Amino acid sequence: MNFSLRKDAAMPHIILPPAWQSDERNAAPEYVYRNRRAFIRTLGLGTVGVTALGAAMCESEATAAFDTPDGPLDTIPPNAPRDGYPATRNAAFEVPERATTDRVLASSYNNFYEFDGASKDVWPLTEPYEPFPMTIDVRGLVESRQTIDVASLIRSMDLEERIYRFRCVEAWAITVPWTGFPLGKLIERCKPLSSATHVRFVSVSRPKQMQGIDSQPWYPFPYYEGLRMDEALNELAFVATGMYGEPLPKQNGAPLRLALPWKYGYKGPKAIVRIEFTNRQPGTFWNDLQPDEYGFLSNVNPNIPHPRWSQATEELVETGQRVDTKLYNGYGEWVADLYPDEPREPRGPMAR
Ligand SMILES: Nc1nc2c(c(=O)[nH]1)N[C@H]1C(S)=C(S)[C@@H](COP(=O)(O)O)O[C@H]1N2
Ligand SMILES: [Mo]
Repeated sequence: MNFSLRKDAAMPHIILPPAWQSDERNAAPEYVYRNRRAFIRTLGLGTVGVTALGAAMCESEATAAFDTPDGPLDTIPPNAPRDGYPATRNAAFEVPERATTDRVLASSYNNFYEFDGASKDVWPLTEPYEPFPMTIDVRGLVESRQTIDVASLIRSMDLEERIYRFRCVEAWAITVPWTGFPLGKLIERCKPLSSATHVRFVSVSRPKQMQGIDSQPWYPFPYYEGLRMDEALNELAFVATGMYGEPLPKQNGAPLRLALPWKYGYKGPKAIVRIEFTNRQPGTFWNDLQPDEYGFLSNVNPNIPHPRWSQATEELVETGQRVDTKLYNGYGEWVADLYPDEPREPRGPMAR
């Protein structure tokens, strides 16, 4: 494994803001392009009166339609549990100052490196991925090992809706209505021993269903993340099983993923298949790859710049508006006490 190759390959997290801004500007035309396929299907492929150029386009797009989902919302697994949707909104978690992000945008501008690490246009690649059935292995410092069936788990929980701000380390932000349940409820079910200080999460790795796993050998899949126990048990820590009142589309992390709104997006692993309790800080995917750029805590903090870009502001993906980054992404009321040492004033880059 070659370090400079790895650096290039990690582009989206490595990339400088001007470059990702131009990526983002391309996202809308790309979506419009793909959407045209569905439009053509609605018209019917036999429509008369198309020009030769138009006919050629119809043919190539119709062919493409056989091996990609029709649209970013057509990737919701048909066998996902649907009881309890749409769930009642928890009024304690709303984002009155920001518009909820357009649903199609939140499902067509994604980071899911198991499919592709170089593009946000992940959803067309998810066709082979079957999120259900899936199980979670519970291991490490627990009363007893167990394997939890994810569909049964989802059916057994009281689902609620929470609107959270979402902030990627790359400095883009969206606002998402998640459906799910508190992570604390899942941890309770795992029965960790009192000696557990940390919890580690591992994402699914299915090379035959996720094309980016074998094609990007410089990434150490499966994706893995970790939290301190006090973070995992914080009221804000949420297991998302759905969004916008329906089960999660594949590209958003079906069958379930974490939503930790005070941390950068990469702290929230998608498609979790293993939960392990430990008595020391576990390694994490990005911290192991680039320890000088991605810390273990990775809290949203405008005072701690990324070594290659400022985190003082962020871009709302939908409008392109540039706004000030909030300390703990605006969730200090819940989590500031967990981090007495974290800077409240601007300082230099850090890795922790
Ligand atoms: N398994 C896995 N989980 C992941 C990622 C990933 O590549 N693989 N990307 C992370 C990053 S960097 C972000 S910003 C969010 C993106 O979530 P979204 O695509 O639903 O907005 O997922 C996080 N969880
Ligand atoms: Mo991210």
